[in-house]
Amino acid sequence: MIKSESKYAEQLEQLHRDGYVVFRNALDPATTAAIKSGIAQAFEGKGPEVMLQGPMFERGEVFEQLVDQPGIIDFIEEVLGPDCQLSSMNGMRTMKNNAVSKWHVDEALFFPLPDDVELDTRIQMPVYLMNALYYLDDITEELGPTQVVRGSHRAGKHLQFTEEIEDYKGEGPQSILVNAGDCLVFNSQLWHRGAPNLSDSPRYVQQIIYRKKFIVPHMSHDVNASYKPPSDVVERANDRRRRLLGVNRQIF
Ligand SMILES: O=C(O)CCC(=O)C(=O)O
Repeated sequence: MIKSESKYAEQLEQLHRDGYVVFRNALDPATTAAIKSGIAQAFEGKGPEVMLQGPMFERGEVFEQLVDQPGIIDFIEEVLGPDCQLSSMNGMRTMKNNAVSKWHVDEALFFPLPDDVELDTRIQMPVYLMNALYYLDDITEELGPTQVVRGSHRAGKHLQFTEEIEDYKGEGPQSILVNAGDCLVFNSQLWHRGAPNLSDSPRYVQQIIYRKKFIVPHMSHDVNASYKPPSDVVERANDRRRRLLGVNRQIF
């Protein structure tokens, strides 16, 4: 792996080696509670099968601030570059027996490898998309943790979109058991899923996907290319947040 002098050197090494990093206490308890209640509101009147609502920065300043959440955005910019932008910002709610439970990588497999070929360990793969999941509940096996296969972002393998998965280099699924306010940041190429929620309580998670600037945004799953953030959100935003929202004065 390429050595870094950054204050995030340890996390960068972990991201490139394992495909993910957990940031503990990324949100304080008041922000965690406000985000959870804002997501719950966004799902009011929606059936239990609905799992995503967004873009959440349209739903108040507490969500706008999360776009450039200190500590998390600094790390994301280290990986994706200082001109990176938001791709999507969905609130998630999973009800009993529901979840994004099929193993997948986000959006597309960027670098497929033939079955009998492995990446040389000296090669550090570029990262194009990163997912940040903010947990708003203490996550237990019953509530349905995010599960990942460590190191699998380097596998280059098409997944069959199933609920069972083979090991990768001796690593099987691992549940990310974290607390409310923690944030999991991962390379979009990591094999992951949300395990089904077996409890009677809804599970709320705030998902934010960031992209390298040259990748097309995915602000909402239906309107991406024509989407413009609301003008009051843009007016309130600092320069960094504006750029993350795709509002750039300087093109070159
Ligand atoms: O619900 C989860 O924990 C995982 C969500 C997921 O698969 C994703 O954000 O791509």
